[in-house]
Amino acid sequence: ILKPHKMAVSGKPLTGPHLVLIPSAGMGHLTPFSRLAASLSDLCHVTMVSILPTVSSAESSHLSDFFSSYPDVHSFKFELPPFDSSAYPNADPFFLRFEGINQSAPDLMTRLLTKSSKPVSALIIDITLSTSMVPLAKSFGIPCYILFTASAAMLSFCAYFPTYYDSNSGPIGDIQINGLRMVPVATIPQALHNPKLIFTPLFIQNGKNLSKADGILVNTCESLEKDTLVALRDAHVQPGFPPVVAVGPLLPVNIPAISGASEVSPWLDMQPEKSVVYVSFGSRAAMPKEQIRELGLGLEASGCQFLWVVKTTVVDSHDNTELEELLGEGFLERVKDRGLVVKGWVEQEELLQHKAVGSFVSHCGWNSVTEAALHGVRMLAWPRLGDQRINAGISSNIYTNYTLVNNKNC
Ligand code: UDP
Ligand code: G50
Repeated sequence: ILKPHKMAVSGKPLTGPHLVLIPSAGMGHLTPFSRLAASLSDLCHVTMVSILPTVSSAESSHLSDFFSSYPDVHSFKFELPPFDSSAYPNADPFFLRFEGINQSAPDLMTRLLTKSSKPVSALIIDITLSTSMVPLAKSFGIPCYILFTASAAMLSFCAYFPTYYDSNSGPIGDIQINGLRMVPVATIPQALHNPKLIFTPLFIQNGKNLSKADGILVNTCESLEKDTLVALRDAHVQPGFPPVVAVGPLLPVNIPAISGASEVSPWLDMQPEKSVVYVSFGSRAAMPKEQIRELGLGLEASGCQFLWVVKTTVVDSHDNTELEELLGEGFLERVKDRGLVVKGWVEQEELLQHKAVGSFVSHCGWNSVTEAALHGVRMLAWPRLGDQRINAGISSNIYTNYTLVNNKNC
């Protein structure tokens, strides 16, 4: 049912079912939800919930740009009550937000049901909210689907991990997913080794609730992850698994550029075709300063043209280090003829389509993997945190399966 979408035309009649999409925090979760909302809005009445205030400024800019470009997607704002995080010192702000939304889910649900412009036909929620939202939706008799924003491989891990965890008393080791792959211990998201972290019990409960959802949409496609999709559908991984629909790669939305590093496009325009290595580690993966310097030296020694997006903090608005100080004296001057280093938001979708970009050194956030696949850009995987190592294992299928099926030339 997902087809390429055009810019929305306002004033469309409110026909068909009313789908309410509830994204979670972080651009990696919000971006695929916006894409799905835009696609579905050509077919039925769609509302997307904005949970405010957002954690990052990138989310806030994205939401306002998205709703003004897609007036057919109805906006439902929910102000999240303050969440007491004193029991979780130094916790990742995005994990705190996942917990905060789950705790306020009953309030969000009541408001949706009483204040929506049209009765709610079904919910499409983020995996991070399934602990609270799946049972709530059931209690109100509303069908509830999950849009899984990472790979089907990660979905299989989420579905199997609770079974492993409940039957294993020692430290976490290699995990053999029923009917599927072996996940080596080094690939398992680091957070899951520590049951005291706010994220770990949530991850386990989210995984248990997968089979209680009415269906799962995954931002992947058969040519990328056929074996995993088959194993999930045949309920090898978790008994009683609901229908799994591959809806990806979700297509980019058409919105005016978010204000960002404006020197990037003019610089790329001057570079030879397929000459530039684009280096980025996503919207929330901060890199330690020493590693940033090492990476800089590596890029310099490589002799390649490069466009490098540097991030030093998890939340974008906290980042106020100067590039010169970060990279070491003289670095920018030494590489100025062939390297551009920027801090802050870049329009990755546009960059990956630029004729000068030949390859992508990526952290393997799943959106980045699907965007590289869509535009036929080679990737060098440097997974760091969370689900990235599991996703990275699938990124090689882009060249073996996806590009052949889709006639991409990379
Ligand atoms: N992104 C972007 N510009 C940036 C950083 C990220 O456009 O400077 C987009 C990227 O194209 C992707 C999303 O933000 O759509 C990040 O999601 P991903 O799953 O790749 O990684 P995460 O940021 O969640 O680690
Ligand atoms: C960070 C992390 C570990 C981890 C993830 C992180 C994800 C994201 C997707 O972002 O896997 C996801 C979130 C919650 C969930 C399932 C999948 O229940 O440190 O796994």
